[in-house]
Amino acid sequence: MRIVNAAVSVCSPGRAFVTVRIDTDAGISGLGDATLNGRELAVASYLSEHVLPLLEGRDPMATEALWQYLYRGAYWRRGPVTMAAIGAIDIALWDLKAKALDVPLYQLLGGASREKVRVYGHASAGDLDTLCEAVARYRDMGYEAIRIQCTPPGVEHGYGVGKGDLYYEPATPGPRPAEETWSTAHYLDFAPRMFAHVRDAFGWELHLLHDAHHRLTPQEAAWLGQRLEPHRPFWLEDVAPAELQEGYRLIRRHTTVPLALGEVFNSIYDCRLLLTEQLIDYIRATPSHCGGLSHLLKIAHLAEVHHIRTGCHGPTDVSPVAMAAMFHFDLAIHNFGIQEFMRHTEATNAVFPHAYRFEDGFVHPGDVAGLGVDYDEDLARQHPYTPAYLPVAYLDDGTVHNW
Ligand code: CS2
Ligand code: MG
Repeated sequence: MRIVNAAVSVCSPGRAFVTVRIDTDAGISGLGDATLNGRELAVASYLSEHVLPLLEGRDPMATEALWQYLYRGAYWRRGPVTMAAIGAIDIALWDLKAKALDVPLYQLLGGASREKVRVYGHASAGDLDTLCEAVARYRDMGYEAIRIQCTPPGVEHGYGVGKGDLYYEPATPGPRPAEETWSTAHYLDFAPRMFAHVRDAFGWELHLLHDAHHRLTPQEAAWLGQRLEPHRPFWLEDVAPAELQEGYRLIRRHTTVPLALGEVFNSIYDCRLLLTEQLIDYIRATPSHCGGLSHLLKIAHLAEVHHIRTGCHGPTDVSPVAMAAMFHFDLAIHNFGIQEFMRHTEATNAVFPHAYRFEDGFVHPGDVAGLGVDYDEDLARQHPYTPAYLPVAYLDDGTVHNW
């Protein structure tokens, strides 16, 4: 079997997605997701100008050799654009390989290590009572694990707070990013009260997660971790930026709260120290941003040796193609922890019909050969690309902060 064609397309059924399709002379095709929120066209052009033309005539079953060819062959290593591009090709090749062998992809990643994949949902609101209503809604849908986000009083914009009941979309269409203001002092005062309020209302029946979205320093994160311990969060996510991996030593010394990190990581080198020194508990790297399944498997195996579990990033800005890749991966690897599952809109699901199914707080990837996802290209063409940006955050004196 040989690759005869590889193409990339960008569409916006509610939000933007970058999709790769690889075709073979055997008539089998594979799909990959190259979406990089707010930077979609950079990856699409990296692919169409520099990567896709190299694939024609190659053996699509040689996933590892092709990965190394694209990674080492570029000379310029790593980075979000390169690794999203390689990730999309890698996911498409695994899809193709599983279709060629007529098995669901999880069978090639070790087979099923569990019956189903535990996912967490997103409850968010502008005040605590509405937050509890959202938590109850997710609980009633069967979720056992729920992320709680609430805009702190005194803060103009809270991150992670959805615009509708079930859907969360942080990027806004337009030529420039939205501008938001942030106050760490108000947030630190509020976050422990938010946990206490939700624990009072729901007791211990639910796993509660929370995302600090890179807004704190390690010292502030340590302070927060200590105050959240009595409420036993499932995890505290992205408490501080992690370019300085050593910074997590300080957080770790001061709190036992479980730490999750890595949704913006694009290679194993972003987390080598975090894993080998056991500075985190959950690694959030995701296949479409981190070099695909071939690379993510290496991260997961290094994590397993260090008692760290996975919790892949699964927001709306990852298409159903990469979501399916995660569900197969989650079902197969031993050190799976939990999977983020932000619901896509109906418009997105119509463009990417898929076999994975949510039931009572768990997802199964389905038993269709390959990833179990299709791409309706005619429908996709009816949703042309709409540029959108993630917001930029400022402190109240005008200093740029981390969004
Ligand atoms: C968030 C994301 O899912 C998460 O935990 O941090 O929604 C994140 O804001 C977006 O993926 C950014 O593109
Ligand atoms: Mg996050």
